[in-house]
Amino acid sequence: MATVIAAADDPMFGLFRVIQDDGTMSDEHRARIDDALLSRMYRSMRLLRALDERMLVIQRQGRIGFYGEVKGQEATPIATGLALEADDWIFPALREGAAMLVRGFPLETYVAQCFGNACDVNKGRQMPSHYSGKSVHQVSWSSCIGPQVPQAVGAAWAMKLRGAKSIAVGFLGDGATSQADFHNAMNFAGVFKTPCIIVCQNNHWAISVPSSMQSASPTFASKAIAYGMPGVRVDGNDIAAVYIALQDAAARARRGEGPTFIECVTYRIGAHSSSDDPTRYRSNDEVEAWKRKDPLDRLRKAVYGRGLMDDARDEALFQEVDGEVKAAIAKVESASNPPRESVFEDVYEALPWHLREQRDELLASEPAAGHGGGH
Ligand SMILES: Cc1ncc(C[n+]2csc(CCOP(=O)(O)OP(=O)(O)O)c2C)c(N)n1
Ligand SMILES: [Mg+2]
Repeated sequence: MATVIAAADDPMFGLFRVIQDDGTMSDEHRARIDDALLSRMYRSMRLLRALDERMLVIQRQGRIGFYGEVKGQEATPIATGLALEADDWIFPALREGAAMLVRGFPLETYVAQCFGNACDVNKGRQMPSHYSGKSVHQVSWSSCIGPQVPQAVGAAWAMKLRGAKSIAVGFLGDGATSQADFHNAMNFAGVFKTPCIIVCQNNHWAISVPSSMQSASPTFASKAIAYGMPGVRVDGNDIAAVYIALQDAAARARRGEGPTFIECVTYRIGAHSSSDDPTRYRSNDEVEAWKRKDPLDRLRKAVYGRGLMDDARDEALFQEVDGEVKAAIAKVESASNPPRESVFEDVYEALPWHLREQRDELLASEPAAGHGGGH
Protein backbone atom coordinates (compact mmCIF):
# COMPACT_ATOMS: atom_id res chain seq x y z
CA MET A 1 0.00 0.00 0.00
CA ALA A 2 1.30 3.45 -0.85
CA THR A 3 2.40 5.53 2.09
CA VAL A 4 0.87 8.95 2.43
CA ILE A 5 3.28 11.46 3.87
CA ALA A 6 1.38 13.67 6.24
CA ALA A 7 3.25 16.10 8.44
CA ALA A 8 1.23 18.03 11.01
CA ASP A 9 3.11 21.24 10.19
CA ASP A 10 2.29 20.92 6.48
CA PRO A 11 -0.51 23.37 5.61
CA MET A 12 -2.38 20.62 3.76
CA PHE A 13 -2.36 18.19 6.66
CA GLY A 14 -2.28 20.34 9.79
CA LEU A 15 -4.97 22.76 10.94
CA PHE A 16 -4.35 26.49 10.65
CA ARG A 17 -5.76 28.26 13.71
CA VAL A 18 -5.48 31.88 14.82
CA ILE A 19 -7.82 32.31 17.81
CA GLN A 20 -6.37 30.09 20.52
CA ASP A 21 -8.52 28.24 23.07
CA ASP A 22 -8.09 31.09 25.56
CA GLY A 23 -9.24 33.66 22.97
CA THR A 24 -5.82 35.20 22.33
CA MET A 25 -3.88 35.38 19.08
CA SER A 26 -0.22 35.95 18.26
CA ASP A 27 1.08 39.51 17.76
CA GLU A 28 1.59 38.78 14.07
CA HIS A 29 -2.04 37.80 13.62
CA ARG A 30 -3.29 40.57 15.89
CA ALA A 31 -1.60 43.08 13.59
CA ARG A 32 -3.83 41.80 10.77
CA ILE A 33 -7.02 41.60 12.82
CA ASP A 34 -7.42 44.85 14.68
CA ASP A 35 -10.13 45.64 17.21
CA ALA A 36 -12.46 47.25 14.67
CA LEU A 37 -12.28 44.21 12.38
CA LEU A 38 -12.77 41.78 15.25
CA SER A 39 -15.84 43.71 16.45
CA ARG A 40 -17.23 43.73 12.94
CA MET A 41 -16.76 39.98 12.65
CA TYR A 42 -18.58 39.48 15.95
CA ARG A 43 -21.52 41.71 15.03
CA SER A 44 -21.90 39.96 11.68
CA MET A 45 -21.84 36.55 13.29
CA ARG A 46 -24.34 37.59 15.95
CA LEU A 47 -26.63 38.88 13.20
CA LEU A 48 -26.34 35.75 11.08
CA ARG A 49 -27.10 33.48 14.06
CA ALA A 50 -30.15 35.59 14.94
CA LEU A 51 -31.28 35.59 11.30
CA ASP A 52 -31.01 31.81 11.03
CA GLU A 53 -33.00 31.26 14.20
CA ARG A 54 -35.86 33.55 13.19
CA MET A 55 -35.99 32.34 9.58
CA LEU A 56 -36.22 28.73 10.69
CA VAL A 57 -39.11 29.62 12.99
CA ILE A 58 -41.02 31.38 10.22
CA GLN A 59 -40.41 28.40 7.93
CA ARG A 60 -41.90 26.11 10.58
CA GLN A 61 -44.87 28.46 10.81
CA GLY A 62 -45.43 28.08 7.08
CA ARG A 63 -44.59 31.69 6.27
CA ILE A 64 -41.77 30.67 3.89
CA GLY A 65 -41.51 27.35 2.07
CA PHE A 66 -37.92 26.35 2.71
CA TYR A 67 -34.85 27.49 4.60
CA GLY A 68 -31.18 26.49 4.62
CA GLU A 69 -29.48 27.12 7.95
CA VAL A 70 -25.76 27.83 8.26
CA LYS A 71 -25.52 27.38 12.05
CA GLY A 72 -21.99 26.36 12.99
CA GLN A 73 -20.60 27.46 9.61
CA GLU A 74 -20.94 31.23 9.97
CA ALA A 75 -17.20 31.92 10.06
CA THR A 76 -16.51 31.21 6.39
CA PRO A 77 -19.17 33.38 4.71
CA ILE A 78 -18.42 36.31 7.02
CA ALA A 79 -14.64 36.02 6.63
CA THR A 80 -15.16 35.84 2.86
CA GLY A 81 -17.21 39.03 2.77
CA LEU A 82 -14.56 40.82 4.81
CA ALA A 83 -11.42 39.48 3.12
CA LEU A 84 -12.35 40.22 -0.50
CA GLU A 85 -12.34 43.46 -2.48
CA ALA A 86 -15.63 44.87 -3.77
CA ASP A 87 -14.76 43.93 -7.38
CA ASP A 88 -14.11 40.27 -6.62
CA TRP A 89 -16.79 37.74 -7.55
CA ILE A 90 -18.25 35.09 -5.26
CA PHE A 91 -19.72 31.80 -6.56
CA PRO A 92 -21.28 30.31 -3.44
CA ALA A 93 -22.39 26.78 -2.66
CA LEU A 94 -25.11 26.07 -0.12
CA ARG A 95 -24.02 28.12 2.87
CA GLU A 96 -22.19 31.30 1.88
CA GLY A 97 -25.11 33.61 1.10
CA ALA A 98 -24.39 35.86 4.06
CA ALA A 99 -21.14 37.11 2.50
CA MET A 100 -23.53 39.40 0.61
CA LEU A 101 -24.71 41.04 3.83
CA VAL A 102 -21.14 41.71 4.91
CA ARG A 103 -20.52 43.38 1.54
CA GLY A 104 -23.44 45.75 2.02
CA PHE A 105 -26.44 43.96 0.53
CA PRO A 106 -29.57 45.22 2.37
CA LEU A 107 -30.90 42.79 4.97
CA GLU A 108 -34.51 43.39 3.89
CA THR A 109 -33.80 42.47 0.27
CA TYR A 110 -31.86 39.44 1.45
CA VAL A 111 -34.77 38.25 3.58
CA ALA A 112 -37.20 38.98 0.72
CA GLN A 113 -35.39 36.34 -1.36
CA CYS A 114 -36.87 33.71 0.96
CA PHE A 115 -40.36 35.10 0.43
CA GLY A 116 -39.83 35.36 -3.33
CA ASN A 117 -42.15 38.35 -3.45
CA ALA A 118 -42.08 41.76 -5.11
CA CYS A 119 -39.25 42.93 -2.77
CA ASP A 120 -37.01 40.13 -4.05
CA VAL A 121 -34.53 41.26 -6.72
CA ASN A 122 -34.83 37.78 -8.26
CA LYS A 123 -38.60 38.24 -8.66
CA GLY A 124 -39.34 34.95 -6.90
CA ARG A 125 -37.57 32.82 -9.48
CA GLN A 126 -35.22 30.99 -7.18
CA MET A 127 -35.73 28.61 -4.29
CA PRO A 128 -35.56 30.28 -0.87
CA SER A 129 -32.02 30.65 0.51
CA HIS A 130 -30.53 30.77 -3.01
CA TYR A 131 -29.45 34.38 -2.60
CA SER A 132 -27.65 36.45 -5.21
CA GLY A 133 -26.87 40.10 -5.74
CA LYS A 134 -25.27 41.72 -8.76
CA SER A 135 -24.59 44.84 -6.69
CA VAL A 136 -22.28 42.80 -4.44
CA HIS A 137 -20.85 40.55 -7.17
CA GLN A 138 -22.41 37.38 -5.83
CA VAL A 139 -23.80 34.82 -8.26
CA SER A 140 -26.72 32.58 -7.35
CA TRP A 141 -25.93 28.96 -6.65
CA SER A 142 -27.87 26.61 -8.81
CA SER A 143 -28.97 23.85 -6.36
CA CYS A 144 -26.91 21.38 -8.37
CA ILE A 145 -23.89 20.31 -6.39
CA GLY A 146 -20.55 21.34 -7.90
CA PRO A 147 -21.03 23.68 -10.89
CA GLN A 148 -20.10 26.82 -8.98
CA VAL A 149 -16.46 25.70 -9.05
CA PRO A 150 -16.01 25.63 -12.87
CA GLN A 151 -18.08 28.82 -13.04
CA ALA A 152 -15.68 30.56 -10.64
CA VAL A 153 -12.62 29.23 -12.44
CA GLY A 154 -14.03 30.34 -15.81
CA ALA A 155 -14.80 33.80 -14.49
CA ALA A 156 -11.28 34.02 -13.09
CA TRP A 157 -9.88 32.98 -16.47
CA ALA A 158 -11.87 35.80 -18.10
CA MET A 159 -10.53 38.26 -15.53
CA LYS A 160 -6.99 37.15 -16.32
CA LEU A 161 -7.52 37.49 -20.07
CA ARG A 162 -8.86 40.99 -19.55
CA GLY A 163 -5.99 41.95 -17.30
CA ALA A 164 -8.37 42.74 -14.43
CA LYS A 165 -7.10 42.85 -10.86
CA SER A 166 -10.17 41.12 -9.49
CA ILE A 167 -10.38 37.48 -8.49
CA ALA A 168 -13.14 34.88 -8.18
CA VAL A 169 -13.90 32.63 -5.24
CA GLY A 170 -15.77 29.38 -5.77
CA PHE A 171 -17.24 27.29 -2.96
CA LEU A 172 -18.19 23.68 -2.54
CA GLY A 173 -18.99 21.24 0.23
CA ASP A 174 -17.15 18.03 1.06
CA GLY A 175 -19.84 16.10 -0.83
CA ALA A 176 -19.28 18.14 -3.97
CA THR A 177 -15.65 16.98 -4.17
CA SER A 178 -17.07 13.73 -5.61
CA GLN A 179 -18.47 15.60 -8.59
CA ALA A 180 -16.60 15.71 -11.90
CA ASP A 181 -17.10 19.49 -11.99
CA PHE A 182 -14.75 19.90 -9.04
CA HIS A 183 -11.93 17.94 -10.68
CA ASN A 184 -12.34 19.57 -14.10
CA ALA A 185 -12.26 22.99 -12.49
CA MET A 186 -9.27 22.26 -10.26
CA ASN A 187 -7.32 20.95 -13.25
CA PHE A 188 -8.14 23.95 -15.41
CA ALA A 189 -7.32 26.38 -12.59
CA GLY A 190 -3.96 24.70 -11.98
CA VAL A 191 -2.95 24.54 -15.63
CA PHE A 192 -4.06 28.06 -16.57
CA LYS A 193 -3.16 29.65 -13.23
CA THR A 194 -6.51 31.37 -12.98
CA PRO A 195 -6.77 34.06 -10.28
CA CYS A 196 -9.17 32.26 -7.98
CA ILE A 197 -9.66 30.64 -4.61
CA ILE A 198 -11.55 27.37 -4.33
CA VAL A 199 -12.96 26.86 -0.86
CA CYS A 200 -14.30 23.54 0.38
CA GLN A 201 -16.43 23.75 3.49
CA ASN A 202 -15.87 20.32 4.98
CA ASN A 203 -18.81 20.15 7.38
CA HIS A 204 -18.43 16.37 7.62
CA TRP A 205 -21.76 15.54 6.01
CA ALA A 206 -23.42 15.66 2.59
CA ILE A 207 -26.98 15.41 3.84
CA SER A 208 -26.81 11.88 5.34
CA VAL A 209 -23.52 10.77 3.76
CA PRO A 210 -20.42 11.23 5.95
CA SER A 211 -17.32 12.88 4.46
CA SER A 212 -15.43 9.59 4.94
CA MET A 213 -17.57 8.22 2.08
CA GLN A 214 -16.54 11.02 -0.28
CA SER A 215 -12.79 10.73 -0.31
CA ALA A 216 -9.86 8.43 0.45
CA SER A 217 -7.39 11.34 0.58
CA PRO A 218 -5.90 11.95 4.04
CA THR A 219 -7.37 15.47 3.97
CA PHE A 220 -9.45 17.38 1.44
CA ALA A 221 -6.77 20.09 1.30
CA SER A 222 -4.21 17.54 0.09
CA LYS A 223 -6.17 17.11 -3.14
CA ALA A 224 -4.50 20.36 -4.22
CA ILE A 225 -1.23 18.46 -4.79
CA ALA A 226 -2.66 16.65 -7.80
CA TYR A 227 -3.66 19.89 -9.47
CA GLY A 228 -0.44 21.79 -8.86
CA MET A 229 -1.70 24.43 -6.48
CA PRO A 230 -1.20 25.14 -2.78
CA GLY A 231 -3.70 23.59 -0.40
CA VAL A 232 -4.42 24.92 3.08
CA ARG A 233 -6.39 23.14 5.81
CA VAL A 234 -7.98 25.73 8.03
CA ASP A 235 -10.04 25.58 11.21
CA GLY A 236 -13.33 26.65 9.67
CA ASN A 237 -14.75 27.56 13.09
CA ASP A 238 -12.00 30.14 13.61
CA ILE A 239 -13.09 33.22 11.68
CA ALA A 240 -9.70 34.88 12.04
CA ALA A 241 -7.95 31.86 10.53
CA VAL A 242 -10.35 31.70 7.59
CA TYR A 243 -9.95 35.45 7.04
CA ILE A 244 -6.14 35.32 7.00
CA ALA A 245 -6.06 32.23 4.76
CA LEU A 246 -8.42 33.92 2.28
CA GLN A 247 -6.48 37.19 2.33
CA ASP A 248 -3.20 35.39 1.64
CA ALA A 249 -4.76 33.35 -1.17
CA ALA A 250 -6.32 36.49 -2.68
CA ALA A 251 -2.98 38.31 -2.59
CA ARG A 252 -1.33 35.35 -4.31
CA ALA A 253 -3.99 35.30 -7.03
CA ARG A 254 -3.63 39.08 -7.57
CA ARG A 255 0.14 38.69 -7.92
CA GLY A 256 -0.54 36.35 -10.86
CA GLU A 257 0.61 33.23 -9.02
CA GLY A 258 -2.62 31.34 -9.58
CA PRO A 259 -5.21 29.49 -7.53
CA THR A 260 -5.27 28.23 -3.95
CA PHE A 261 -7.45 25.47 -2.53
CA ILE A 262 -8.68 25.98 1.02
CA GLU A 263 -10.39 23.33 3.13
CA CYS A 264 -12.38 24.82 6.00
CA VAL A 265 -12.92 22.15 8.64
CA THR A 266 -16.26 22.80 10.26
CA TYR A 267 -19.58 21.22 11.19
CA ARG A 268 -23.20 21.74 10.26
CA ILE A 269 -24.86 22.04 13.68
CA GLY A 270 -28.36 22.33 12.25
CA ALA A 271 -30.19 20.20 9.72
CA HIS A 272 -29.13 20.05 6.06
CA SER A 273 -32.19 22.17 5.32
CA SER A 274 -35.67 22.65 6.70
CA SER A 275 -36.62 19.43 4.85
CA ASP A 276 -34.11 17.27 6.73
CA ASP A 277 -34.11 15.39 10.06
CA PRO A 278 -30.45 14.78 10.99
CA THR A 279 -31.32 12.63 14.03
CA ARG A 280 -32.00 9.86 11.49
CA TYR A 281 -28.32 9.56 10.51
CA ARG A 282 -25.94 11.11 13.05
CA SER A 283 -25.41 10.81 16.78
CA ASN A 284 -26.31 13.38 19.35
CA ASP A 285 -22.86 12.94 20.94
CA GLU A 286 -21.22 14.03 17.71
CA VAL A 287 -23.39 17.14 17.49
CA GLU A 288 -22.76 18.01 21.14
CA ALA A 289 -18.99 17.64 20.66
CA TRP A 290 -19.08 20.12 17.77
CA LYS A 291 -21.33 22.52 19.66
CA ARG A 292 -18.44 22.89 22.10
CA LYS A 293 -16.39 24.21 19.14
CA ASP A 294 -19.06 26.75 18.14
CA PRO A 295 -17.47 29.52 16.02
CA LEU A 296 -19.57 32.17 17.78
CA ASP A 297 -18.29 31.12 21.24
CA ARG A 298 -14.75 31.07 19.91
CA LEU A 299 -15.02 34.59 18.55
CA ARG A 300 -16.81 35.75 21.71
CA LYS A 301 -13.77 34.69 23.74
CA ALA A 302 -11.56 36.83 21.51
CA VAL A 303 -13.74 39.97 21.71
CA TYR A 304 -14.23 39.61 25.46
CA GLY A 305 -10.50 39.00 25.86
CA ARG A 306 -9.68 42.27 24.14
CA GLY A 307 -12.19 44.13 26.31
CA LEU A 308 -14.38 44.94 23.30
CA MET A 309 -17.43 43.23 24.77
CA ASP A 310 -18.92 42.24 28.10
CA ASP A 311 -22.19 40.55 29.08
CA ALA A 312 -24.23 43.77 29.18
CA ARG A 313 -22.96 45.00 25.81
CA ASP A 314 -23.37 41.53 24.34
CA GLU A 315 -27.00 41.37 25.39
CA ALA A 316 -27.59 44.85 23.95
CA LEU A 317 -25.93 43.77 20.70
CA PHE A 318 -28.16 40.69 20.50
CA GLN A 319 -31.27 42.82 21.04
CA GLU A 320 -30.08 45.19 18.32
CA VAL A 321 -29.35 42.57 15.64
CA ASP A 322 -32.42 40.49 16.49
CA GLY A 323 -34.49 43.67 16.24
CA GLU A 324 -33.03 44.34 12.78
CA VAL A 325 -33.98 40.84 11.68
CA LYS A 326 -37.53 41.14 13.07
CA ALA A 327 -38.00 44.52 11.41
CA ALA A 328 -36.72 43.23 8.05
CA ILE A 329 -39.10 40.26 8.13
CA ALA A 330 -42.05 42.42 9.13
CA LYS A 331 -41.32 44.92 6.38
CA VAL A 332 -41.00 42.47 3.50
CA GLU A 333 -43.52 39.82 4.52
CA SER A 334 -46.55 41.89 3.58
CA ALA A 335 -45.36 42.62 0.03
CA SER A 336 -47.37 41.27 -2.87
CA ASN A 337 -46.17 38.62 -5.31
CA PRO A 338 -44.06 39.74 -8.25
CA PRO A 339 -46.25 40.83 -11.21
CA ARG A 340 -47.27 37.78 -13.27
CA GLU A 341 -45.83 39.15 -16.47
CA SER A 342 -42.40 39.54 -14.85
CA VAL A 343 -41.85 35.88 -15.78
CA PHE A 344 -41.19 37.14 -19.32
CA GLU A 345 -38.55 39.67 -18.28
CA ASP A 346 -34.76 39.56 -18.14
CA VAL A 347 -34.01 36.84 -20.69
CA TYR A 348 -34.46 38.53 -24.08
CA GLU A 349 -33.58 42.13 -24.85
CA ALA A 350 -36.55 42.15 -27.26
CA LEU A 351 -39.25 39.63 -26.49
CA PRO A 352 -39.71 37.16 -29.42
CA TRP A 353 -43.18 37.02 -31.04
CA HIS A 354 -44.25 33.73 -29.45
CA LEU A 355 -43.45 34.99 -25.94
CA ARG A 356 -45.21 38.30 -26.65
CA GLU A 357 -48.24 36.28 -27.60
CA GLN A 358 -48.06 34.19 -24.42
CA ARG A 359 -47.62 37.30 -22.27
CA ASP A 360 -50.64 38.99 -23.86
CA GLU A 361 -52.71 35.86 -23.36
CA LEU A 362 -51.67 35.73 -19.71
CA LEU A 363 -52.54 39.37 -19.15
CA ALA A 364 -55.94 38.88 -20.75
CA SER A 365 -56.75 36.05 -18.32
CA GLU A 366 -57.84 36.28 -14.68
CA PRO A 367 -55.11 35.54 -12.10
CA ALA A 368 -55.37 31.97 -10.81
CA ALA A 369 -57.04 31.52 -7.41
CA GLY A 370 -54.49 31.81 -4.63
CA HIS A 371 -52.27 34.07 -6.66
CA GLY A 372 -51.86 37.24 -4.68
CA GLY A 373 -51.65 39.28 -7.84
CA GLY A 374 -48.98 41.85 -8.15
CA HIS A 375 -50.77 44.92 -9.21
C1 LIG B 1 -25.71 17.05 -8.81
C2 LIG B 1 -26.51 16.89 -7.55
N1 LIG B 1 -26.57 15.69 -6.94
C3 LIG B 1 -27.28 15.54 -5.80
C4 LIG B 1 -27.96 16.61 -5.26
C5 LIG B 1 -28.75 16.45 -3.97
N2 LIG B 1 -28.03 17.11 -2.90
C6 LIG B 1 -28.37 18.35 -2.48
S1 LIG B 1 -27.36 18.92 -1.27
C7 LIG B 1 -26.45 17.50 -1.29
C8 LIG B 1 -25.30 17.30 -0.36
C9 LIG B 1 -24.25 18.33 -0.51
O1 LIG B 1 -23.24 18.09 0.41
P1 LIG B 1 -21.98 19.01 0.51
O2 LIG B 1 -21.42 19.26 -0.84
O3 LIG B 1 -21.09 18.42 1.52
O4 LIG B 1 -22.58 20.41 1.03
P2 LIG B 1 -23.29 20.74 2.44
O5 LIG B 1 -24.76 20.53 2.24
O6 LIG B 1 -22.75 19.80 3.45
O7 LIG B 1 -22.98 22.17 2.72
C10 LIG B 1 -26.94 16.60 -2.23
C11 LIG B 1 -26.39 15.25 -2.48
C12 LIG B 1 -27.89 17.85 -5.94
N3 LIG B 1 -28.49 18.94 -5.47
N4 LIG B 1 -27.15 17.97 -7.07
MG1 LIG C 1 -20.94 18.82 3.52
